[in-house]
Amino acid sequence: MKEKIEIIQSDITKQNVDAIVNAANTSLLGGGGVDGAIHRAAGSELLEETRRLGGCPTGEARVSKGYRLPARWVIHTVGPVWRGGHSRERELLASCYKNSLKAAVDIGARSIAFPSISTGAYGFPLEEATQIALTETMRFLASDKTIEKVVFVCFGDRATEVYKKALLRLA
Ligand code: AR6
Repeated sequence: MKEKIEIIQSDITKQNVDAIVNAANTSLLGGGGVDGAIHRAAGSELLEETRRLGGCPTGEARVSKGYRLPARWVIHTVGPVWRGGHSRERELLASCYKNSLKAAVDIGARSIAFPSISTGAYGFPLEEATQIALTETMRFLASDKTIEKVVFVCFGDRATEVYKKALLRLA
């Protein structure tokens, strides 16, 4: 399974994969960070569609088209806001990865790119978030045959280093 995982330092809006994941908020109406970048790159039709989706609870995922993005689909998921670690943050972040991968299988995507959900504006500690991202993905890939490639797109040197080290440590 590990061979299906790739870690790169890049901008997720440039990824040539079937689906990219957006770290959205519950309104699905756009925002800053990776969400803002995805909406800008996809164009205004994305907002027209996400407006019709009617929001998304934390930990769940919703699918839209990718419009002007190279990716055909955008899977919008809502990470937890870090509140110190006693508000089910870990469980909710794990659900984001699990539900996004499930959504990818449902739409027939074979390749998917993730940003580091919740580690920007939502303040989730990067090391722990990385561990959850990789563990959940490996668990999913162990019982799935359709996803061929999962790319973790890191924004900046620190995230790239943390992800690469964490992947090396995985059995
Ligand atoms: N490509 C890949 N990663 C990126 C990009 C990019 N173009 N831009 C930022 N990142 P954040 P969150 C990284 O804040 O913490 C929004 O306003 C960034 O360095 O985008 O889940 C939403 O609307 C960080 O590591 O998402 C929500 O309100 C990671 O993406 C809220 O922020 C996530 O940072 C969600 O907060």
